[in-house]
Amino acid sequence: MVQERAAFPTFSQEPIRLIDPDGRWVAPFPHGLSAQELRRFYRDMLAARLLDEKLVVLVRTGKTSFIAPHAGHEAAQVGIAHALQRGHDWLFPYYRDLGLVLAMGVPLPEIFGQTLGNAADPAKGRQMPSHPGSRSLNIFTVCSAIASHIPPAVGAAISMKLRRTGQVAVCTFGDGATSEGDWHAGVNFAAVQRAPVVFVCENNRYAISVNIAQQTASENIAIKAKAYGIPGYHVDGLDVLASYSVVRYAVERARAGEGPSLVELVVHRFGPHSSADDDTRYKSKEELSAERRQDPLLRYQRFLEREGLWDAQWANELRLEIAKELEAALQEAQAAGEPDPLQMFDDVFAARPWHLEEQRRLLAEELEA
Ligand SMILES: Cc1ncc(C[n+]2csc(CCOP(=O)(O)OP(=O)(O)O)c2C)c(N)n1
Repeated sequence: MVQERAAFPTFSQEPIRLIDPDGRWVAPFPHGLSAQELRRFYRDMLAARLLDEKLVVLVRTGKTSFIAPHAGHEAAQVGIAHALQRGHDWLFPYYRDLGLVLAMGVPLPEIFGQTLGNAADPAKGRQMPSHPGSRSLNIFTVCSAIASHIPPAVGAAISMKLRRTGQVAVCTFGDGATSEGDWHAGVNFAAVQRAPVVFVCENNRYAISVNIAQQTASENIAIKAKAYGIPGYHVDGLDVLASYSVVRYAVERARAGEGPSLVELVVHRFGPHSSADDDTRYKSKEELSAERRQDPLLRYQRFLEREGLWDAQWANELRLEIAKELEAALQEAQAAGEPDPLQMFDDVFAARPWHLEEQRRLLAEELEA
């Protein structure tokens, strides 16, 4: 493991970086990870990228109605996934986190089922696409209202503290979310309560078309932690090992009873905000191509090459293996068919109230006819 409990600098102006753009390890300590662990990060990043490409095809062929591309966020998301104790800690993600939930272990057929909104979806087709959750993996279902999941994450963390469960809540969001009232209320309360929660911002510098400079006057996102009396870490989110190490440090710090922190992972969003957006309307060609040149997968590939852990044949085989897994999972999800419309009345009330019983009966009659 990278540095068990090394302190990372708070409020640094330069983002914390362990691997430079040429793939050189630049930290003054060894990474301490096994070849298997290092390759696992690469596999998860590649799977996240290929999933993103597949989702684009699904929306373009009319199989789903909405996606929020995560290409460019892979290093950050895979770093976060490996930093928490999967199935023990809780994750409160947002809609751009499909690479993160995949790396957390949500089965691909479930992810596709959710995307298609069909019978393979654990939410029974009642959620917006790109809004997954997992009861078995302690993943809170994504809510579209920006920053609305911050107070619930804090509440969950306070409960973990009171019950001494040794769990941590990790809550992710974009840079735009940090301008919402819910965000400030949640972070403040977490800090006062010393709740075991880690706030992780995937800062891609845009809230749809709004550039970060038009959205906040703060010099970066991490600095916002200062006002609440908690540490803020400014991190290069295109560096998977920096993302992993700093989030893991913050998680273990929270678990040890030292309270919350804010980690800012600076990333790029390679695609549009969502399938309902055209990013070429507000990003110049130069900006888009400069971002693409800083591909987090390529940087990590360079690092692995230096470690003697990457070659083209291995990577091609891996790509084929993942592509096959994706296709098989998609087929499996598609085969599940449409969800039963009557399920829309399930799971909301322990005992269904009379007016919903009535509506359910009317719908059942209509379906019969
Ligand atoms: C409370 C609320 N206001 C507005 C929206 C519309 N909306 C959806 S995504 C988004 C931008 C969020 O940007 P950011 O938090 O930076 O995350 P990103 O999408 O860039 O990853 C907005 C304004 C919403 N979903 N909820």
